[in-house]
Order: sequence, then structure tokens, then C-alpha cells
Amino acid sequence: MASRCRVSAAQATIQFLKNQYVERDGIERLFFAGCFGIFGHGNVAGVGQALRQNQDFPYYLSRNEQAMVHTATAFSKMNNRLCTFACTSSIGPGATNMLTGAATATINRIPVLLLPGDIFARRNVAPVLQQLESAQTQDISVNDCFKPVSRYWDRISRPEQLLTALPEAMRVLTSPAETGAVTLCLPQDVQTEAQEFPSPFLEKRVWRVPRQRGDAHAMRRAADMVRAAKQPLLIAGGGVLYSEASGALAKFVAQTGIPVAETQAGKGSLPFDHPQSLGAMGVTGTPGANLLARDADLIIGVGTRYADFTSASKTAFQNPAVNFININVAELDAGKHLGLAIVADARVALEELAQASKGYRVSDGYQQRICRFREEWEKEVNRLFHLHHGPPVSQSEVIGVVNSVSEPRDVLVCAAGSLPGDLHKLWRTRDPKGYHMEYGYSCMGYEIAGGLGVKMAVPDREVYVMVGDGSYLMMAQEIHTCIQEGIKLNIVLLDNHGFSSIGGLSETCGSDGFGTEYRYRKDGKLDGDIVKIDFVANAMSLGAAASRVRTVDDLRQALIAARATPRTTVTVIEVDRNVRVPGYESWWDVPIAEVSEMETVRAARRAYETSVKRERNFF
Ligand SMILES: Cc1ncc(C[n+]2csc(CCOP(=O)(O)OP(=O)(O)O)c2C)c(N)n1
Ligand SMILES: [Mg+2]
Repeated sequence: MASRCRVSAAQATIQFLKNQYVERDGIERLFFAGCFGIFGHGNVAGVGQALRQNQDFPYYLSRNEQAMVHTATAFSKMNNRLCTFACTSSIGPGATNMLTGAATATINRIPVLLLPGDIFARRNVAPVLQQLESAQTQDISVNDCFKPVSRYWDRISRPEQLLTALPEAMRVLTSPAETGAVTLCLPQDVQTEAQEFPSPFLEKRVWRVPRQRGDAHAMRRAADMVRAAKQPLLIAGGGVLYSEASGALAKFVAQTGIPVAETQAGKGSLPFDHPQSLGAMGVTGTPGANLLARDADLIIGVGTRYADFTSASKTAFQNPAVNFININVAELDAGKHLGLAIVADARVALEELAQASKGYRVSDGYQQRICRFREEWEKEVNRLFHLHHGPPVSQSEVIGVVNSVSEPRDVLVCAAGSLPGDLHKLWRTRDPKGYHMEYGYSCMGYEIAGGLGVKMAVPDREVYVMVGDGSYLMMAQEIHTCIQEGIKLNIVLLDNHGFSSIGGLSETCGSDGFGTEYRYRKDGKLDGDIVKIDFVANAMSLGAAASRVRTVDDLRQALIAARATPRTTVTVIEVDRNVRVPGYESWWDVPIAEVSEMETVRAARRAYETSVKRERNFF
């Protein structure tokens, strides 16, 4: 009979987690790098105690529960989902603070394990501090809110339930198709209750991450579709990177001449100067990618979920005869647009498709078009990188400087505001993991917390966090965690006194930027002078080295100095919120009021009604 080990539920959980490994392509590695946490009465005596007696399972103290989930998510994304963190919180607000992080992880399909504390399972002392009461049932707590944003959710109301819950959690976390946030709610009392666990349960276990092969029949049909295509376009999504399929992709497109457009999550699938690379796809895409998408008779989507930014709200693909081949580990995505579904790992599927479509090549005329688009785009990027605007300078010039100061293997981190669109278009990615954009949830506040996770994953690479003033104000406190851990980020803060992105959108919608600037209230309205913020003092107070610059040259000098600084730095530069990188041959569906007393809104509505007609369904 297997030996048994009497431990508390929390101790069993930590012991289990520190013994989980994954293996892909013959390489075995630990799945959990440790646990982030913030303690309260809901976890300090349970999980907190277990972490205290398992200090070989590193514990990191965050400043905000949402942030710690972002940090774990960014770490995991940087590790191509093969390594992540657990996150422990107290009950009540500590737990619900993790909700936004959970949604961010799940929408981006990134594994993180959340261990929110929960109300007493034995109930007799209810309501405990921070307990939500219900007149309908005693079987509910705020943690039920995690259900829609978790790929697996469970409440451990007896310690022995861990025997079935923890393996399920691991199955989902390590499944390329199902992964996302996994939430195991741990009632405060249950965490501390002891139970005999069979020792093998708590010993080393290796989870194999498969490289699933597609259906052979579907693969043959895909090859036939490729051979018949006159104007094919491949859309590379995040799945290409998670599968480490860049090499297979480069080979496939070198062989066939098929051009590649990248989604936000897929940017970096090819280096920017690859002859088949058309850069960004969709609403924030390049003219080449969007014009070829418009005419394409075959779209090969690899590892993409066709978000509206990629499909330009279903207006991107206008050829009446367009067909889709969707290579994806997730059936949900593989079936989109009624395409030919190849439920498979990106790398093996691209290798097989290359084999099956040998001899096929796009026409010379098509290749020449690709070349021309590429040349014209490089000129446009150079123009935007050297606008000689201001000061205040333009955002595109700042991107140009950060791009030129950073080394090819450095990592750019961003998430929300006007930066993601501009970076998607302009950033010249030179390494598959050089561009880290959280654009599934585009969650303001991810930037610095995420940057921390990225740097923890790749300590030998410089990490550049580009963050708007709005996002910075939402969540900058992880600078303090960086200082505590001796982890260095190069943060570039673009100050435009509010929301350039949503301000611009508001103008397009006819509402003249209403409510999107940091201005004093004057005569009842928010249109007084700008409310200035001393971001340098703010960053320095958290422990960063910080400076403010005005010109492009000073920015370059400051960033060169920042590289040489061992501490986290924040370089603040004012940018002109009204000098925007334009859109190119694309559209995004943001519905406009059907009726309004404002003529600007009525005009926007008229334009909207014309554009929305281009939206397509695919049968
Ligand atoms: C948590 C969260 N709240 C609201 C939004 C909606 N939103 C998108 S961009 C943006 C403004 C961002 O401002 P800033 O970081 O200064 O960037 P800028 O638009 O000025 O480039 C807002 C409010 C969001 N993406 N995330
Ligand atoms: Mg801003």
C-alpha cells in the first residue's frame, strides 16, 4: 500500500504544485515558478502557512491582486505557456481584485492558477468579515464571479476533494486548447484541515504537452485549396508563437511565397524584414496586409481567434469566393468563418501543409505586389519615425526611438490606449518573443505588472514597457515590487494628459473627445486647464530612477542611460495627443447613436451606416 502523508489542505496544495512538471519536445521543466500573493485572514493561516514551510516554492509579494495575476500571465505568455505562477489571495476584495486578471488570462488563453480564499465551509460563524450573504442560498460567495472567467473552477469544501480537483486543474492549465485561468476556491477553514494524502499524489508528475496532428483528410483538402489559390494570405496569430512555429512558418512561406499578416498576439511570428511579411493585420494593420486580405481568395488562419481587430469587424475579407483554412488547437477557433478546420498544433500542421503543397508557388505578379507593399510600408514607417513634430513630439517618433535603442532580443510590453495600434503597425520586431502585447483584453494596468512578469521570465533581456499616462495612473504600483525584487524594467511613459485613443474615437463618433482629458472642472464642465501630474516624483517615490525629457534626442540619451542603470527607470515624455498614426484600409465597428441633437453625431451615424454594410458573414 502506498505510504500516506498527513498534511493540511493548503500544505497538500503547495506540495502538489511544486512537483508538477511539463514536457514538450522532450524538454522537461517545472510548471510553477512559485506563488504570488497578498495575505489576509482568508489565506494567511492556511496557504500562507503552507508557503512558509515550503520555501523552496518561491513566494512573491505583490501590491495588488489584479496586478499579480497580470504578472503571472505575462510570465506564462513569455514562457509560451509552459511555466506559470499560482496566485493566492484572501477572501472578499482580495479575491475579487483577481477577477480582471482572470479575465485577461482566459481571454488571452494563458494559464494561471488562482487560489482565492473562500468563506467558511462549516458556515457556523457566518457572515465572516467580507462575506457576501444571500437570502437564497448559503452555497454562494463572491468567488462564484470567477466562473465565467475561468476555464476550470472549483470550490474545495473538503480536503480530499483536492485529490480530484488538482489533477483537473493541471489538465486544463497544460492543455493548449483549453488553457486559461483556473480557479480553485479554498475556504478559510478547509485550508487548515489535515487529511492523509497518498504520498504518490504529492510526488513528481510530468504532464506531456502534445503536438496534436490534424485530420489527414482535412490536410489533403487544405493542400488542394492551397494549390487552387491565386491570392492566398496567411494570418499568423498567437498560436504560432505558443507552438514555437516561427521556423516552420518561415519555411512554409519561403516555399510557397504566401504572404503573412500578423495579429497583435502573433506579431513577431516572422521578423519584420522577412520577404513574405506584410506586418500587422486588420484595424491596426498595414495597407499591404489589408489590401491583400480584401482580395484574397484563401485565408490561412494559424493560431488566430479572428478577433474583430483582425477581421476588421468582418469587413476585411471582401472576395466573394474567399475560403478559410483554420489551423488551431482549439475547435472553437478552427471552426470559425465556416472554414476548413484543422484542429492541430501550428508547428506540425505547417510542416505537414508544406509537405502536402510541395510544388505550389504564388505567381510572380503576386510576389511583386508583396515586394512593393513592403517597400512602401518601410518608407511610411520611416516617415512616421521622423516626423520632426513639436515638442511635444509625436507618439510615432517615440516608438521609433525606443525601437532603435532596443536590441533585437529585447522585449516590448504594452496593452492599452493608442500605443497598441501604433506599435502593431510600426514596431520592427526582430525576435519571435520581442513584442509582448496584451490585446485580448487590452487591460489598462497590465503594462508595468506584465513587464515585471516578462522580465522574471527572461532576466537576460532588457524589457521596455511603453505605457500611457492613463494606464500608468491605473496601476503603477508594481514598480515598488520591481524594486523589492531587484528586477529592472525600462518604462517609457507617454504623457498626453488623458486618453488619446478614446478621445480620438469620441471625435470620430461625433462627441468631440468629451470626458477624455485630465482637465480641471470649470463652470461645471471638465474643460478647464490641464491637471498636471508630476510623474517623475511619483515614480521616484516608488523607488524608480526617473526623468522627464522633451525632445527626441533627449529621449534617446535618457534611454541609453536607462539601459545602463541596474534599477527600474521611468522616462516621461509629453506627446501631442492630436498627432495620430492614421488607419490604413480598414474599419472597426463602434455603433453610433441612431438619433442625436448633435449634427456631428448625425454625420458620424450616416458614415457608419454606409460602412457597416460591408460586414460579411461567411457561409
Ligand atoms: C481597465 C480598462 N478600462 C478602460 C479601458 C478603455 N480604454 C481603452 S484605452 C483608454 C485610455 C488609455 O489612456 P492612456 O493610457 O493615457 O493611453 P492613450 O489613449 O492616451 O494613448 C481607455 C480608458 C481599458 N482598455 N481598460
Ligand atoms: Mg494618455
